[in-house]
Amino acid sequence: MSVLLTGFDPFGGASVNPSWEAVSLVPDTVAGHTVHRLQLPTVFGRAADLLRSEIARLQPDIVISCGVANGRTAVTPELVAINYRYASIPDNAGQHYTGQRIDDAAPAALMTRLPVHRMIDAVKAAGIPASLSLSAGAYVCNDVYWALLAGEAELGHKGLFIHVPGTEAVDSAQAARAIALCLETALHE
Ligand code: PCA
Repeated sequence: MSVLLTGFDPFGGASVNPSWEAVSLVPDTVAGHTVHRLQLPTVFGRAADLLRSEIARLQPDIVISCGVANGRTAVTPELVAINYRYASIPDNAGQHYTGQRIDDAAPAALMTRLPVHRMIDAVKAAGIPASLSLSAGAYVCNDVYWALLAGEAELGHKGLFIHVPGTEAVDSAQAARAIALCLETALHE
């Protein structure tokens, strides 16, 4: 099996994005499976398009996309992606969405098929704070998560989005360990 991990570039005036720092520190092989990595731009639509092309090229079995959620204090696997774009700040291309559906013909939300509760148990057992999130927001992370789940039937992977907190709450090495543990849990399903 192969897996793809993604993180984002910095946004909102920050100089680093802890999600990419963490994804960079995950080992190249997890449980014997090759880990591929892709950095996505914090841009509505473009990030989702890049992700879809890379999944089509690599044909990974599992795809875990990661982003930072500043202010959170735990690693949070996201249960659902919503069919909506709404944000208080523009993206890195200056696009500012103030409330519209991503796909008028699609349902309101999609749910991951990966075992989020077992993942959270595994991360907590390693001494790293983790909890379930029921909303990935409606900014670029959710936009990517929507594309990831909406593309499952056509592209053949199983997807999950994980928000990592700022490094003051969980440092990059711990966040990388948490991502690797979630991946191991998904691979052992
Ligand atoms: N976090 C943002 C987008 C990029 C990132 O790392 C979000 O939560 O939507």
